[in-house]
Amino acid sequence: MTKEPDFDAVVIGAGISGLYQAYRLREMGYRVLGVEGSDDIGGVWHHNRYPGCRIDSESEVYGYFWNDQLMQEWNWSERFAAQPEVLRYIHRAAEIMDIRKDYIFDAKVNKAVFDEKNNFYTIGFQQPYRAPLTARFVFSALGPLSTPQMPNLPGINTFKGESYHTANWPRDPNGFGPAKLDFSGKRVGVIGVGSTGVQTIQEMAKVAGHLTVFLRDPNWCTPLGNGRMTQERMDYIKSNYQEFTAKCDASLAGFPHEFIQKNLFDVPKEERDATLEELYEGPGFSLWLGAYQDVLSDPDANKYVSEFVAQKIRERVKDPQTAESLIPKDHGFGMKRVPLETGYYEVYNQENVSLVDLHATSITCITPEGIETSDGLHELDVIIYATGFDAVKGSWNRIDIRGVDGVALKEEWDKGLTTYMGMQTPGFPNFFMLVGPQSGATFCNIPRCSAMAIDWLSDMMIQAKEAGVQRIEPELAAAESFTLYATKLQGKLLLGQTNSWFTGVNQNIPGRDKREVLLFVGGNPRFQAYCNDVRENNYKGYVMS
Ligand code: NA7
Repeated sequence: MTKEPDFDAVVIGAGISGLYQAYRLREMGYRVLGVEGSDDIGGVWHHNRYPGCRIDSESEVYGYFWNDQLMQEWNWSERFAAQPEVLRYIHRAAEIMDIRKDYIFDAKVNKAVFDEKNNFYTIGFQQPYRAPLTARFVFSALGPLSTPQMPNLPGINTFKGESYHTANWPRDPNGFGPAKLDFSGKRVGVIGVGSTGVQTIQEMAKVAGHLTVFLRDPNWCTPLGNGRMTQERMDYIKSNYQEFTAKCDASLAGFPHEFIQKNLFDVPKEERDATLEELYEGPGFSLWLGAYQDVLSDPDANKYVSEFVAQKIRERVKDPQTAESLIPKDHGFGMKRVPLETGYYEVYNQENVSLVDLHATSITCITPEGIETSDGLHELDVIIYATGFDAVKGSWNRIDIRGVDGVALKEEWDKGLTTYMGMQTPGFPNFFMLVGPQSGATFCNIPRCSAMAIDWLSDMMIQAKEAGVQRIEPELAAAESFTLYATKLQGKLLLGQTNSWFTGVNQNIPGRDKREVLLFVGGNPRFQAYCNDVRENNYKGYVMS
């Protein structure tokens, strides 16, 4: 006799992906429960409330394209919306989906164990008062960038002042944004200059008595191009949503930018320089995802654009030594995530801002008074850690996920990551990942690309329901073949040759010094084609029973 599970499906996570997946399952007639570790919906937008936090995607393409009501009623106030507005948008979307009632909060999953006899998972929670529950299918929408990572520095707990990790920022209890903290006149130190650090630094420079930026490897930053969203533009967007959707869907990463279908050196110098100028000033990822088609793959073309951006940095930063410190030496333009900025480089011209180049003097420890580097102590009132995440695999690794024969997912992944379209790993039946490692949504505008993956999975779940399927698992050979495909595609881009969260290298995590294929960088159209081919061939590569 087999047992029936408590739920047909559990969705872990109430971020943008989890909410939509839970909604789709409910609408398909699945008995679904959403479980969220935090006290509210919003995922990363609920937690990352640091000053300056905003999207680097054009506002109109960061959302639920599938929800016509929302797309028609919502008015963005900025071309690139700030965190409180994005969070309000998610709250409104949840209201339209009426999805809160299907969730429990303060329910942090710490265990998911497959029961082979019954074909379901037993799910355990960190909160001791929460009893374990069972579900046939698990949809883990944990987020690829949701497990904050602190640096591994001695004395980190001894600091007497205030300290914050950007992804755990105190919240305004009565609103959607950050708590009203007063940094005016204070000595603030920021560690980290990824997209988060850059946004934080720009804001802190406006208020801090003195801001010290502790910089290890600089990044190639380009202007965001933000501004007010006019009603006229908003009206135009609303009447032409399909055009925007089509443009995003045809692009590499789900943004309204397309590569120029020419190689850089095939274009006369004058013309190419004028184009680069225009793209540099263009909105969002214009230069990263909209330049000549070979810039991210051909070392010489890449070097040309890198030198172009380096020159911009030299023009914008007055002190030549500071400018040189801010020019990346370890990687070319676009090989790591390009932070977008608004007056970031000019911050270093301010009297109240100084830069500590950690290649010249490294951090030795945190003391009660501040940050000590090899050339002395930097006394601080506030330390802000903009040090990123245990990216992509991190949130899955923190749950004890057990598949067939009690095998642990983390141990399998430590041996070598193998997934089928980033949605499942062989040996873990009925356990699905949304924006999991190697998923097409990892190197993509997440709301758009995760919705496409959710729609695809939902098609499969409709069929599974009709056929009374209780167990869905990819074949090892199919998963190996997909991972090989993702590996080959990564090999074609220069970003595969660089250490960053894209390739899974993290100096703050012991053992994470080898590059992996964590993302699917082949582009959204290729990923969709792969998934559609699987679906149209009767879900080839899957065993369903
Ligand atoms: P990132 O992009 O991982 O950046 C983290 C930054 O923190 C980066 O500059 C790191 O330098 C720096 N860091 C980390 N540890 C240290 C130590 N120990 N000492 C000095 N500097 C350190 O995280 P973000 O939060 O900015 O962005 C992550 C993604 O979220 C982003 O790409 C968007 O997609 C949203 P390093 O480069 O390792 O030298």
